[in-house]
Amino acid sequence: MAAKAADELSKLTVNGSAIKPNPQVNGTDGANGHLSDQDDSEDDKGDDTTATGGANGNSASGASKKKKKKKPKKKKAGGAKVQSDPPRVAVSQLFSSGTYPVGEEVEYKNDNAYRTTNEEKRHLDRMNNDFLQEYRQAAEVHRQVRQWAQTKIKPGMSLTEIAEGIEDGTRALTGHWGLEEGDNIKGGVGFPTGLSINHIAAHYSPNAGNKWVLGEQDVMKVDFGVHINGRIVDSAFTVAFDPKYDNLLAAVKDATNTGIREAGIDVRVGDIGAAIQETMESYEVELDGKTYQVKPIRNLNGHDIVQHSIHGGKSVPIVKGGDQTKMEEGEIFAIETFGSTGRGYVVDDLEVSHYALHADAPNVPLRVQSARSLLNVIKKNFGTLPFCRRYLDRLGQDKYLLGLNNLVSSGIVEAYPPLVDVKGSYTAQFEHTILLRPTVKEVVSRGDDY
Ligand SMILES: [Co+2]
Repeated sequence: MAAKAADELSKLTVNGSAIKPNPQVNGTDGANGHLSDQDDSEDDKGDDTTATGGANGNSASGASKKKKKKKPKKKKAGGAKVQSDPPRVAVSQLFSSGTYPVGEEVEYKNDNAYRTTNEEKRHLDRMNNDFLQEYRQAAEVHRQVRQWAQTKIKPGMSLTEIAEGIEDGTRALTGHWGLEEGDNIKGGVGFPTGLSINHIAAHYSPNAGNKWVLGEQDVMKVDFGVHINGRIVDSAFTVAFDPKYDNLLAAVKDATNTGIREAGIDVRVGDIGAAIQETMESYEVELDGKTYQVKPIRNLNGHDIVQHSIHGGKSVPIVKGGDQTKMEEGEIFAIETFGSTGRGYVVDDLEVSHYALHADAPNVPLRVQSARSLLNVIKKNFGTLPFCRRYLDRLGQDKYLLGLNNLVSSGIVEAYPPLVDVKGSYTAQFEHTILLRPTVKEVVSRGDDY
């Protein structure tokens, strides 16, 4: 999710070139070094076919689908189970030891280099084990769900179908379908799935009845969140099918990785923004005979994340500007960048789908009865986690718009409208969540894909 002037998630690309054959289940392996068997992971991977026996112990499925040689299967981390297609096996079953794959660990630099081996910092790090496992579990769900999404998203699919596929995958893999009161606060969907196309940069998600179908020439930002106990992984990628967009996607991916590289304890966020901008602007993209220097969208930013709240109050700019705020030990940041062929500036537009209860909502008397009852539903099911209209629909709420608008105008709920650059422009985004652990920086959402 994004915040204007500060914003959103990440994405990844799926155009022919960018897409990699990622091994399934833990795309992450590359990141942490275990399980690097690209080849044999094929058995669990692509077999898209469903059912994947692994889930229920029926190994016959391997034969039906794949047939070919297949070799020693094994290799799966944590046991024999494998993910199904669509993904419905909880990661807690795939990693029954309760130990989840570590993200990409990066040592701190310069004055902070001592942290990697410092005994006090290592002790602090160990004290955080529950927090780390919750974060890594959420990140593993994100990788597995997006791996499915990257394989399945094709022109001709509706945005509703894509959003529901991602959200149901997230619910199944976290083990939280979110239908009983309070369940979605324990785990599940961290915020609404953003499916923002072309000049729409962020915060677009279909509402009920939306008929939008993804096209061949579209550039779509896929920004979704997964949480376990309020530990939100915010990560996004961009999908395009025409290779003419390759440089746009490459610019943004490189810019996001630059931001991740520069981030660290005691680093000024303004310095990160300057580095991101320099990387982004070093790319050009040619579209239909016209060349564009890729521009960072200057009023969108990365942000810190706190438990159950997607925006903690700090921003990470993606242009230079001198913000002296420093990152600190123990903080969590979503590093996200947006590139554009348009103005590089977004404004609110289109129908709102995303909302969130304010953490410090004013206690004002609500005259509209439907607003009072809706507020109760929001508090019990989402707390301060962002939600969208479809999530109210699936809880059986209806005719809630008047009440919802009343909560927004009362300052209790915040609306996050779609953010758009100029019509006819194309925008892309990539995003990762990083943990500034006492000893190392962990890019917890890193995968083989982006
Ligand atoms: Co974000």
